[in-house]
Amino acid sequence: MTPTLWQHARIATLAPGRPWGWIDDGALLVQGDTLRWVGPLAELPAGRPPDAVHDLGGALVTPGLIDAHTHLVYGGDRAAEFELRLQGASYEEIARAGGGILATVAATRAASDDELFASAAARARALVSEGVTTIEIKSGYGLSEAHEARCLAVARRLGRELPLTVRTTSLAAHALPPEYAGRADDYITDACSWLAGQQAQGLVDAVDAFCDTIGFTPAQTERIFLAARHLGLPVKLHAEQLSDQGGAALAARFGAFSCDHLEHLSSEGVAAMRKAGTVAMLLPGAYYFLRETKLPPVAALRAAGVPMAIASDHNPGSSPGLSLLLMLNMACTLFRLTPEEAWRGVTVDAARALGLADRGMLAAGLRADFVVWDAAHPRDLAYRYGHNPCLRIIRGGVETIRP
Ligand code: DI6
Ligand code: FE
Repeated sequence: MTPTLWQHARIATLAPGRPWGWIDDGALLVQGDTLRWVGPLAELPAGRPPDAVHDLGGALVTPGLIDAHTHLVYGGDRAAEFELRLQGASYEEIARAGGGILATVAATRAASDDELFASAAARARALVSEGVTTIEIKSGYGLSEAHEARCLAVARRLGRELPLTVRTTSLAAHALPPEYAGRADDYITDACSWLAGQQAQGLVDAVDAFCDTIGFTPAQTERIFLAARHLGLPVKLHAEQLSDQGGAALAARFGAFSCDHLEHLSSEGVAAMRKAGTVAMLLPGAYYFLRETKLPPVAALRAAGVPMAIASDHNPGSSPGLSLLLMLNMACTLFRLTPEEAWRGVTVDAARALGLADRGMLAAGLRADFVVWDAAHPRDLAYRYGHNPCLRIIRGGVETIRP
């Protein structure tokens, strides 16, 4: 197979060694779905002439974006709950009154597979249109064996039918379904037993839980993690979002890929994550939409060298947005990340949070997932918001049609 050359690009490879992994007048040589060579055009190795040459005229090229935490598959919406919150009800109050996540569970159970697919596909296309090439999708709105499997199957179908790599996460321990009211431990017993079937059907890449006062206790979370470990499945955790439960330290003990949210993370939690190499998944959209006031400990995470990923956390209750570019801006304005940290958060560190070693940067041997932007520098994309300068998307070496 002869390679394809993409040349005259300003490239932010995000590879280590220099800020942004920057290359001024760069080129990418692509063979099949893989990058064969990335560097300054003047240093392009001599060899077989490429069978196609694309001149990018000095446009910016970055790795494909990775949205490593979403709840994309669900029925209905929660606009009415938004209005209730504007009138003063809190997210926790609504959840304790049987609304919140459980309202979405009812709407999800009532939707057909095709309805779930159609609504999730429309949302996925919005993310793709901004250069997202890899996405993680959690279950967690089915909360029964059959409905959880159905939502994971819809996520897998999105990966087959859209120009996206989809990684799936089982989040049965998201909320207690009404039929188990007062029997959370029984629910966890059953949720643990569903994992083997999900794995046998190829539906699950990782396991997550919501460890919080309106979610599950650390002891219940640990039971889910033990079941995942027994099957060799990696774990991650919604940890320290609304309160400090010591969830991050627990997840770190299980070698979690990531701990997510982390507004209430303690210094012990930071130290445990550093030791385990766990990624801090920061979710500025949920922080913004729930009008949180407690910031995640970004300075402590940075000082400890804990990698920080950024994701949309798209879900109907706490983060209904569909723009990873907006999350770049919010990570900077709300959490005080530098634009380069925010970019690493949706590329290199997002890949790490999914355990994917083949993407997140532009370098020889990695996947040819990259985006061409009408911008001079990636910091411009963190600076502007409500603006999508995506020109072209190349995924696995193939140009995809921008939705
Ligand atoms: N924390 C969140 O922010 C989402 N899930 C979770 O555990 C919210 C999900 C929802 O409100 O539907
Ligand atoms: Fe989430």
